Formats: sequence, C-alpha cells, structure tokens
Amino acid sequence: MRDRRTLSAALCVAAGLSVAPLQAQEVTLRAVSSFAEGTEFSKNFERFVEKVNADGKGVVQINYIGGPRAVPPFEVGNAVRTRVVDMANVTGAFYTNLMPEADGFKLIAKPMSAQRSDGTWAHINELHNQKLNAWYLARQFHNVPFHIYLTKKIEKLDFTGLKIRVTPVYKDIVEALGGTAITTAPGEVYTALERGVVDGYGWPVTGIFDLGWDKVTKFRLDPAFYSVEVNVLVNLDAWKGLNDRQKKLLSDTALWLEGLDSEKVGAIQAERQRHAAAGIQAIDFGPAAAQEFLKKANDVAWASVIRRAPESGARLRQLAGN
Ligand code: 173
Repeated sequence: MRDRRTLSAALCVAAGLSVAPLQAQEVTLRAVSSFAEGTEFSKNFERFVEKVNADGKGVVQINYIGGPRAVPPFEVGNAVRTRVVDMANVTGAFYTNLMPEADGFKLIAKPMSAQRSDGTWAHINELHNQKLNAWYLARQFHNVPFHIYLTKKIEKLDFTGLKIRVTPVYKDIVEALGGTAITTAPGEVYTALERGVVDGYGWPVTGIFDLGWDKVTKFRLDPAFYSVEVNVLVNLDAWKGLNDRQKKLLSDTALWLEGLDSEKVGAIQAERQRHAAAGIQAIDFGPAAAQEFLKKANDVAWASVIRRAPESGARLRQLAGN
C-alpha cells in the first residue's frame, strides 16, 4: 500500500501535478480592508479575522495585510476581481465602476437574516459572481445610517453654494439639493475640510472621531438616511478552491460577523451623545422636512441605480421593498 502511494505520488510529480495530500492542507487567504486599520468600519472585520485564525487552525487562515495603504479604497473591488488579494472588507460604494447596482445596496436595510432567507443575499451574491468574480461572504452595518456633516450652518434643506465631499452614496442627494459633489476617499476628508476645499461631507453616524474629523465639523444634518453596507468579499476562484470544511468555517464566521450588527444599536446612541459633547450641533428642520428629505434621498438614489442598471436595479428595488 505504502509503495503504491509512493509510486502514484512519484507519477504525479513526474506529470507536473501536485501530490494530493492525505489530509487537506491549511489555506491562507490574503485580505485587505478599504478602511483604515483599527477604525470603525475595519474593526469588526478585524475581529472576524481574529476569530477565523483562532477557530481555523489547520483549516483556513487569513493574512490581514491592512487598510488603504496597501490598496486604495476605490481599487479594492478590482483587486478582489483580479485576485491581487483573496479577500476584502469593502463597501459597494467603492466599486460602482465595476458594478453600478452596488450603489443600491445602501437602500436595503433589512437584517441580514431576512436577506439570507428571502433571496436578497442570493441575488446580490450572483451579481458579485458575475461582475466582480467574487463571493459575497458577508454584509455588515445594515442598521447604521448616514448623515451629511457641515462646517457651515444652513437655514433650510438647500445645499446651493456648498461643496460637499461625497462617494456614490451621497452624490445624487447632494446634487438634488443643489450642492456641488466632490468625490474623495475617506483618507482625504480631513485635509479637504481643513483647507476649506469642502464645506461638509457624507459619512455614517459612527466613526467621525477615528480620523479627527470632529475637530473640523460643526453641524450634523438630521435626519439620518440610507443603510451602511460594508461587505466581506472573497475572490471567486479562491472561494472555489476551498474545500467544504474551509467554506463552512468562513460561512459560519460570516454569520457571526453579521450578528455583531446588534451591538450598533447602543453604539449609535452613544455616538450621538459624543457628537453633542464635542460641540457638534444637530440641524433639524422638523418632521415634515425630514420626511421630504428621506423621500427625495430614496427617489434620487433608485432613479440613479435603475438608470445605470435597469434590470438588476429594478430587481434590487423589488427585494428592498421601498
Ligand atoms: O463615505 C464613504 O466613504 C462611504 O461611502 C462609506 C460607506 C460605508 C461605510 C463608511 C463610509
């Protein structure tokens, strides 16, 4: 028996094939985050990496290379597509060039448990398979909304004359309110504010303290809107190369990661208090204006997604139910 195995191994080597190991080997995946290391939208992914590395000894490991110093945020989607990296923590807003529908994910605020059982996850996974050569392993922060933050007070819901830093998340609503949208990566927000290149910026309710933006922020415009989405993607070839045990460990840990969203309910309240304590004033024009703002934000975003991706955009809207 031993001789035969040795012989077949020798033949494989001679034929240029790798020798099938008796036990599946540990696989190491290279991962990056599109957000700075240790900041709000990297932290839970970093916990995910730690848990995979603890639970996956001998099965699967993640080599976390780090944040945007490794790969610039708007290039992370392409880095996953071409397998420059095997895995990434990245928002769809950073890869709308490859997948215009990705701009619609912010309009889907259902918990991931619902998205996984009602076909939403499956549809979005298919989009990632086709357009990004990626497996949609997890989505985080469905219950965290966005705000527009300002350095100047406004007297009504009108951005005329204001320059606002955006990503695709906020571009349509900023322009619909008469503002000038200037796209930058998160890493350029502080300097843009400090130099007066912009009068405000879009960002989630959480995380503005991480890079010191509180020092150059005076107002937070209410209401909050949309739903944050930061996804864990795996290059599809890398995913297909994993065995069932490796896939299961990653998938189970992905569900655990999505479950961490429940921590955000309390964290958001605490963050709003922290804004107030830092002297960041809420601007609120009352319930009628809020309703009008939310309707406009929803309408312009769907119109924009459906214009760029008529078929899958319409399907996404159906799944979003709004
Ligand atoms: O503002 C941004 O850079 C952005 O689009 C985003 C998306 C998800 C989480 C944090 C920021």
